[in-house]
Formats: sequence, C-alpha cells, structure tokens
Amino acid sequence: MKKIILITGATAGIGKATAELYAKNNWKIILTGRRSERLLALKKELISEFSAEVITLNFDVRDKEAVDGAVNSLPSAWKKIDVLLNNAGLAKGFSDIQDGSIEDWETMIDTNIKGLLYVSKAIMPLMIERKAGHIVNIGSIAGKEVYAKGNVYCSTKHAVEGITKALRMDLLPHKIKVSAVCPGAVDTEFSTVRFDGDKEKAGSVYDGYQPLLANDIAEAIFFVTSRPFHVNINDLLIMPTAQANTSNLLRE
Ligand code: NDP
Ligand code: 8X3
Repeated sequence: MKKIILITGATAGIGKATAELYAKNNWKIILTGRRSERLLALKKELISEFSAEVITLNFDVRDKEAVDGAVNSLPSAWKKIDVLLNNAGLAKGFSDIQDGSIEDWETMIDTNIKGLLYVSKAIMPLMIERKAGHIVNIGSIAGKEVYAKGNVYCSTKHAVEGITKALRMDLLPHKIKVSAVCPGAVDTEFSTVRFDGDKEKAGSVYDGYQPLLANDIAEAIFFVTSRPFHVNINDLLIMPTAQANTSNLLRE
C-alpha cells in the first residue's frame, strides 16, 4: 500500500522539494500552506510529472480551528498519515532584541511553535489509533546555537528542539517515531520572508559560498523516514560545508 505524507509549508523551499521527492518515490501527498494558487500549481505538477495522488489543504497553521477543520475534512483513507512533516516556519526581522518588533516575535512564536503544536495535536490521535506514524520536525542550527540578532527566531527553534524530545518521550508507548532535521543555511524564500521581500538583502545572506539547496534537505528527510522500523534518527544536523556553525562562514 502507498504511504502518505502530510507536509506543512509545501508551497515553497524545503516543503515543496520534499513533496516533489516523495511524489517521485510513489508516496501519496497531502500538500498544505496558505497560498492556495501555489498548492494547486504544485498538485498539477506532481500529477503530470509523477502521476501522484495528491490532496491540498489550504490553512494557516496559526489558526487552530482551520487546522482541525482541514484535518477532519480528509477522506478516511487519507487519514492514515504515515509521516507528518512539520516544516512550515519563518523568521521575521533581524535586530538586537531590544530593538525587535513585538509583531514579528508573535508571528514567529505563533507559527514556529504554536502552529507546529496545533498541527501535531490534530494528527497525533490518528497515529495513536493506528499505533504507527512518524513525526519529523524541521528544526535548525538556530535551535542549537543563538546568533547575534537572531534572538527570537533562534528561541522558537530551541523550542522545536524541546518539543521534539518531549514528543519522542510521550509517543514512545504508541510506537510513533519522532525525528528532527536541522539545517544550516538553505537557499529558499526564507531570507526574502525574513527581510519583508527585500531580495537584495535576502540574496546577500547566500553571497560568496554554496548554501544548501532545498533538495538536500528533502533527501535527508527521505532518508530519515525510510529507515527500518527499529531505527530512528533522533536528530540530523546538516550544514553547508562552508558553514561551521551559525557564526563561522567561509565566504570567498
Ligand atoms: P520558505 O519561506 O521557502 O518556505 C516556508 C514555508 O512555510 C512556505 O511554504 C510557507 O507557505 C509556509 N508557512 C509559513 N508560515 C505559514 C503559516 N502561518 N501557515 C502555513 N504555512 C506557513 O522557507 P524554508 O523552506 O527555508 O523553510 C522551511 C522550514 O525550514 C522553516 O521551518 C524554517 O524555519 C526552516 N529552516 C530554514 C532554513 C533556511 O536557511 N532556509 C535553515 C533551517 C531551518 P505559505 O506562505 O504559502 O503559507
Ligand atoms: C535558519 C538558519 O541560521 O540562517 O533556521 O537562521 S539560520
């Protein structure tokens, strides 16, 4: 039987690349995100390129009722979700904490922490009922270290690290695997979002070195979810070769 993955934040970057890779590998895909036109375009692409079976769910992870409504709306065969990829997330702003915008803080906390919890809360009962499933959270090097001007974003990713450990502990009796995949710099729309659409500022984040590509992370996620049942990858930290940690980057 084909396996099913639900991906949050499938409209861009890591989520989109992951959808493409899983479709190529014959999985059934539930694409989710806020930008419905992108969801529909990706659905069309996955069907035409891979003859994939795809459902789109259009919701904001910050809206708990919308999350519950979307998950409940799935046909029962599609509720047998094998992998939940908690990928939707963002950074907003880049300043010393005393100069930070409270609105930006709330957006990051509501999306990266509360949104991840809302989606997990909606899907865990479906996995518990079947005593099967795998939750993969996208953490970050920013969840392991804090960098200058990264304060609240880094804190949300530290929270993802804590939630991942807690999920693994509490879901152990239910035979549900829990993993974190934690990238360093990946060239996606991440920095464009962080800098409110300023492409020049965003591009400069990736100047002078080879960042990771979204597909590098998709491949890692696929590796994590294709191990035999007795093997769990708890935590996978993946960096560009040119990036030793959050602060040491070799730009040439
Ligand atoms: P992108 O900006 O390219 O993609 C982010 C995705 O998240 C989009 O599909 C977006 O969809 C979705 N998203 C954002 N906010 C919401 C929301 N409120 N509700 C639903 N979906 C939302 O960035 P990346 O692919 O790089 O980011 C994916 C994850 O990877 C994030 O968690 C990020 O923190 C993490 N990460 C990124 C790194 C990087 O350097 N790029 C490094 C380490 C971790 P839409 O706007 O359509 O809703
Ligand atoms: C994104 C990685 O370090 O560029 O999570 O903020 S970083």
